[in-house]
Amino acid sequence: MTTFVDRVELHVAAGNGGHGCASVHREKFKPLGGPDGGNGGEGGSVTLVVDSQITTLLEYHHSPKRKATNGKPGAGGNRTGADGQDLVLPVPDGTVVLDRKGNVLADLVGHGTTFVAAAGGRGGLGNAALASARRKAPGFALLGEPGEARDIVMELKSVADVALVGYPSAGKSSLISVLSAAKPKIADYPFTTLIPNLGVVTAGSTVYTIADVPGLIPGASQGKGLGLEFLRHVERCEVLVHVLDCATLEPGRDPLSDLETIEAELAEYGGLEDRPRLVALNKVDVPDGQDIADLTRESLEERGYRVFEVSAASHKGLRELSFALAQIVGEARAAKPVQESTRIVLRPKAVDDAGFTITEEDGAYRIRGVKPERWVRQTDFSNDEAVGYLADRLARLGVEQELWKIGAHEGDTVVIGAEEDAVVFDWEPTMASGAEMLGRRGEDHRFETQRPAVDRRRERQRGRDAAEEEFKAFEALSSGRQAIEGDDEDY
Ligand SMILES: Nc1nc2c(ncn2[C@@H]2O[C@H](COP(=O)(O)OP(=O)(O)OP(=O)(O)O)[C@@H](O)[C@H]2O)c(=O)[nH]1
Ligand SMILES: [Mg+2]
Repeated sequence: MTTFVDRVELHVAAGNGGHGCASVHREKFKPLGGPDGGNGGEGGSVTLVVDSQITTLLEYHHSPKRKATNGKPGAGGNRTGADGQDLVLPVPDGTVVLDRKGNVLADLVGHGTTFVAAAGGRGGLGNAALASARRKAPGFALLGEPGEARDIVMELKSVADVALVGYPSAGKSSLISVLSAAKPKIADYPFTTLIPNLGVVTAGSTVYTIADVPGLIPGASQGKGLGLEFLRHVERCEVLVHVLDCATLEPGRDPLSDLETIEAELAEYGGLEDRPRLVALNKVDVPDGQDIADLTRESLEERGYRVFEVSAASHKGLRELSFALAQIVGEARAAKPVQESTRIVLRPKAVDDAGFTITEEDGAYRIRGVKPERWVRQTDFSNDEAVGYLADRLARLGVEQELWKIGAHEGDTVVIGAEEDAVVFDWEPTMASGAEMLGRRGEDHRFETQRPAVDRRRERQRGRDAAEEEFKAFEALSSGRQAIEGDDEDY
């Protein structure tokens, strides 16, 4: 028998984005031909895709760490780095993806359903792409972002329309073997079935699937027998069938009390209350079995159950049972909208996608926001110009203005990002010193031709005006917070 694995923990890591390149075009007689550093390639993502050919999570049990490849860095001559390869992991139909805490991230039903478990990091922009009218020769490039990495738990919940539940040896697997073409293991000792069996039943024009689960015994909810763990395979079913053994010789057992026991265990598991239930009184081929069935039928019907007397051995009553199930399944399907296979992309919830929040904690100011956090990841902190560019971006978003407003002072500690991967700064406001605006970042004086002194004086005045303007723009920003210069805001 092949090993069946229906729960695995998996560590998935997407590829990092390639770094952007800072390069200056060189040519004979034209030593500084402008920035030509290319962008880094995108990191590959890790994607789960439902493949109906696959029935177990076994493969992931053996190698629980999966990583997609990194994007390549950009290069001079405007060459973009190659993208990393996506890693596609095939999973069985009915795989549920959870995080470590048990929150459901995705429920993958239907061939082709796709889930991006870890998104690849974006490539960093090269200095060619960072050049603008204001920043003619950026001497820096953006770093590629790290790919997402997370631990996920995958659980398999079989996607059967009908689930058979009952005591060990009640004949659940036997019924599957005669209702469908499936050939599960059948034997006269309890707990023959250790993993759910699945069969396909054709009744008239309806085709549906039927599954059994390992037998339940009193105390299953406390872990007795095989416990209730396998009941997750019946969670998706449309209808439950109680398979009651009419020929058991065990003292203290009869179909009615068996039913009560199983119901109590199902209630303990929870979440199955709304599923319609049928009763199959099995083994009526045995003489005593038929008598017991006759004795029990009325009480069961009084409790509202539809009762079918069946025998997996003599095939009695199977047709009626299978058509009754087909009808319920058919009705349930008609009531449900058609499920298209879907593509699910998991993105961490943004605090406020458009902006940022600042909170004061232990004398420090913590800044959270999708953009500021991404910008920090893209910054090469060994390059002053890159750090300056980050400061400009933050200021443009209104972070600086907001810090002023809530009373931050020069030298205060500013933290950007969440606890684990925060970057800590001593705040040096760029706006306090208007003078800094004179020597604009991203301008390389070697590019400028010599100009008369009077020109340079004018230039300085323009610089001061620009600083003034920028200051006013901040004011406007804080009220409307629209971007004044949207060249790379969204990157
Ligand atoms: N006479 C008779 N025996 C049956 C019938 N159905 C099942 N059996 C016998 O009952 C025993 C148990 O059958 P299984 O189908 O393995 O029972 P199960 O409910 O799947 O049991 P577990 O997998 O242990 O939970 C086997 O020896 C079967 O041959 C029936 O209709 N009539
Ligand atoms: Mg069985």
